[in-house]
Amino acid sequence: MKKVKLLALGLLISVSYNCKDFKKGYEDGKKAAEEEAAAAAEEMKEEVMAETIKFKMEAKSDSNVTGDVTFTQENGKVTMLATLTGLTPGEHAIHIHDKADCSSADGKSTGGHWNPTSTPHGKWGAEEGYHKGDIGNFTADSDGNATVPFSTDEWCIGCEDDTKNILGKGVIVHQGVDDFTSQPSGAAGARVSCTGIIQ
Ligand SMILES: [Cu+2]
Repeated sequence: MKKVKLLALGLLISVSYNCKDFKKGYEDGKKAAEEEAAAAAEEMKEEVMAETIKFKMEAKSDSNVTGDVTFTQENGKVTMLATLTGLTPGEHAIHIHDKADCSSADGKSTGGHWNPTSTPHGKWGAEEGYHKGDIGNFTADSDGNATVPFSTDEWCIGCEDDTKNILGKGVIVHQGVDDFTSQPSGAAGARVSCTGIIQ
């Protein structure tokens, strides 16, 4: 009788142990599946939720340079498209400056270049360094119109990373050309158009 009891006890322990094992395996599998589903949903959200913000460019320094600029964030990239009129034909510089404040007549209320990584001014992508606002130069046609496309994964719209977030900064178009060497501004001359990047 005692033997039978022992056997039963042994069986019970073995069953309950196996059961626990099975349950753990099941829970682990369930957790992994849930995590996978959440990651896929997050990825989908990022792809679907393209965010676009649009601003009117304001003429500065007695110029007639106006237009608009849009920033679209999609798949970890921000694409800028500026459409400008009233420029003098030829090359001009465009930068992101430190402040969204276009209140002054000369646009200098936007401060210097946006440079959250404290690097030297330069051409975008240069090994020696470049500001996060160093978009570069573009060419206006003989009618003074220009379309300026730019795209980078080094910006974001409203993310937590201050070295990437363009909100609260300003867009400045210059009368002159960025020489990519003069510090800290590229010696691009008067600020002829301005907008704040404010959501
Ligand atoms: Cu500038």
